[in-house]
Parts: sequence; C-alpha cells; structure tokens
Amino acid sequence: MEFVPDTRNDIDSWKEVQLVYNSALKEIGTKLEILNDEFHHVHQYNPIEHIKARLKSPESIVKKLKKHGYESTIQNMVKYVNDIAGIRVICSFTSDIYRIAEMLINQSDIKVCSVKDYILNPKPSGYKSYHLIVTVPIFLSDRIVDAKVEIQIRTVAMDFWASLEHKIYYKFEGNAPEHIKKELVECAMMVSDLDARMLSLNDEVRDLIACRQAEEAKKNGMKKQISESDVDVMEDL
Ligand code: 0O2
Repeated sequence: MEFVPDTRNDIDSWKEVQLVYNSALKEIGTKLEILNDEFHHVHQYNPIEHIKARLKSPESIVKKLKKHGYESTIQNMVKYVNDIAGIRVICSFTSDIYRIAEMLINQSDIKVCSVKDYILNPKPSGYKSYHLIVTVPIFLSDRIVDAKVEIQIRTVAMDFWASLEHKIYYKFEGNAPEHIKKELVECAMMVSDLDARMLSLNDEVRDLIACRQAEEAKKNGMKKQISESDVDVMEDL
C-alpha cells in the first residue's frame, strides 16, 4: 500500500512521516548489513566499507519541492521527494557496487522504482555513483505501507570526490568558476583511473593467492600420498 500520511494535523503527520522513513532506513540498513556479513562468510571479505543513513531535513525537502514547482505540503513531500530517506553505501571496488545492488533488488519485498547508473553515464560535473530508488514495506500496527528510499552506492574514491565537489558547489552556490569545474572533471577522471587500477590490482592479488593455495594443496596432497605409501610399506613388512 502506498504511504499516505494522515494530514489532519501538520505536526503529527510530519512525525508520522519521520517514523515511517526512519523505519525504512532501518530495514534497508539491516538488509545491507546481512548481505555484507553473508558475503564475508562465503568469500572472506566485506564488499561494504561503510554505510551512512540520513533523513532529509524539512528545509531541504521544501527547497526541493520549490525547485520542482510543487507546493510545500506533507502529501507533496511523500509523493514527489524520493530521497526523504537516503542511504549511502561505500564499497571498496566498482564490481562490489553492482554485486550489492543486484543482491538487494533480488529480494522479494523490495520494489525498484528507478535505477540511475552514473558510473556508466557520469554527470557532466564528473559525478559517479549508482542510484536506486526502491520501496520497502513497513509493518505498522494497523497496516503495511511502502516507503521510498534512495540508495546511493559508490566506491571510497567516488565518495571522496563527491564530498569535496558538493562542498565546492555549495560554496559557490552552484556557480563555481570554469577552471575549478574543469579541474573537478579532471579529478573525476583520475578517480575512475584509480578505481580501475585498484580493482585490477585486487584481482591480480586474488589470483596469485588462489594459485599459491592450489600449489600448497597439491604439495600437501603429494606429502599425504607419500606418507600413506610409507604406511603401506610398513604394513607389508
Ligand atoms: P543532497 O544534499 O545530497 O541530498 P532530484 O533532484 O533528486 O529529484 P535528480 O537530480 O535527477 O532528481 O537526482 P539524482 O541525479 O539522482 O541526484 C540525487 C542526489 O545525487 C543528489 O541529491 C546528490 O546527493 C547526488 N548528486 C547528484 N549529482 C551530483 C553531483 O554532480 N555532485 C555531487 N557531489 N552529488 C550529486 P541532492 O538532493 O541534490 O543533494
């Protein structure tokens, strides 16, 4: 059921909105932690470095509604602002981003509203990240409501770039000098290059370790065969 807040009293309905979206952050946060733990159990490494969750401030929600030409009402907030509940998932490698996204959207209670792949198609600013808008069911005492959550998944390096660019954007109120914008686009390219090199380094290390483990297992197998044949010889005596 789509979440429709009770709008008879503005303060109560804002509290209801906060309750529902906070619950949605908890649900998605727990799902991500479970996936990370299971991944560690199976593959011996954590794809998620860390997770940040936040509820958008009422001021930012009103600003977004204004930007899109909507009146500032509680109904409009819930209907038109997709990132009241926002989760940022920071991964080590680009490949982890797609793994996490796939594992999450394959869960039967998650409905995907939109996917924006700014890794394949970066923004003109140089911004890279993988964005999902999903809904998750929230079980209230008398009904189940679907709450929207914006999930941004990116690498540590992409996050470093985005945080700095965000600060610069706000410092110049969106009108940074051209040479700074150009420099940021160049830094974004360096970030992509760094991510690609770190991924290939990680793949190489993983292959090397797998190779060593295979050699070790082979050696141990041979040792075992030798000691078993020793036993056979002793039994023959
Ligand atoms: P904040 O303060 O982070 O919440 P929308 O405006 O959300 O209705 P849009 O613009 O199509 O629709 O959404 P998009 O492109 O998916 O971007 C949503 C969020 O992504 C932004 O939220 C930012 O957090 C982040 N983002 C998008 N583009 C950039 C960028 O060029 N640089 C940085 N640093 N972050 C970006 P908000 O609400 O704009 O901001």
